[in-house]
Amino acid sequence: MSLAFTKWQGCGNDFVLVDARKGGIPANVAELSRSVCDRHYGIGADGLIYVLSSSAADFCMRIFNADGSEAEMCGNGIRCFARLVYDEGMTEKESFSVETGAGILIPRIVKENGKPVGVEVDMGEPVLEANRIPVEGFGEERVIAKEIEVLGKKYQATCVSMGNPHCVVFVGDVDDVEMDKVGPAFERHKWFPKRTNTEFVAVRDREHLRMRVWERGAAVTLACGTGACASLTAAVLNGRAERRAEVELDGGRLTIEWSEKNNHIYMTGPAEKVFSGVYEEGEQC
Ligand code: ZDR
Repeated sequence: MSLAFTKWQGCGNDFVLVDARKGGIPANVAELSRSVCDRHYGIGADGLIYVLSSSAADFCMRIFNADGSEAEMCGNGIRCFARLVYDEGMTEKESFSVETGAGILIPRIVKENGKPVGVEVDMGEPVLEANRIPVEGFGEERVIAKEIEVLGKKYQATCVSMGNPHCVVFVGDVDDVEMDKVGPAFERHKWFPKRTNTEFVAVRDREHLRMRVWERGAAVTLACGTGACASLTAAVLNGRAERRAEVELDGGRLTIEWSEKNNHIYMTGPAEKVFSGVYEEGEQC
């Protein structure tokens, strides 16, 4: 089977995008995502994203992680998705609706001198009740600076869902965190029945955060859009940042704002097409 795709990245978080408005999602999608995302035997990506049609919105987006699991949402991915559907002429609108596992979200193409340079996304409201994130053991309470023990060490965790679960931990220096060791232990900690993405965040000042991420189902990545939104939310809840701040990731910068007016989070950042091609399914050794 041949699969036409385009490869995109947003702050170095990279995705294979497939237009499946006609064919839909294949039955072997978990296996396909693992092989497509493989950096040696496949195209190489952090996730596989499908463009689908929707009865409730202009488009529907579904994302599968590199391990084959499905994520409810993807912040960097939706910017890539928005550029793809706009650049390829699937819509003429500069702002449109996309159905996701986090509800219907609204990206808007940001232009400079008439050319698209990035995307702003209305990411909706952050979810803070533990049972809705989900985090076990706190009922409907918020989980703000609560002690969690991971691999024998105690951390203060603040948990937020942006459609997908996040655990935010403030640290002095993100480079001191042994991501490969503690990341998987957070991901599968008993607090998190659906596993979790984990962000380690150092506050540079009230308008600048530095963040590194361990992504559920994908390991360390260069950036995480929903993670940046969760980090700003957590920083505000802990009194550490203003409601608008720049988040510096390993692969680039995102501007995140938590609007006082409507409680929505707005994420602005780049999305770039890298190449397009045809993937030959089942021909790898
Ligand atoms: C973190 C992410 N790359 C983004 O930019 O929001 C989303 C990918 C999905 C994530 N690995 C999850 O929730 O399982």
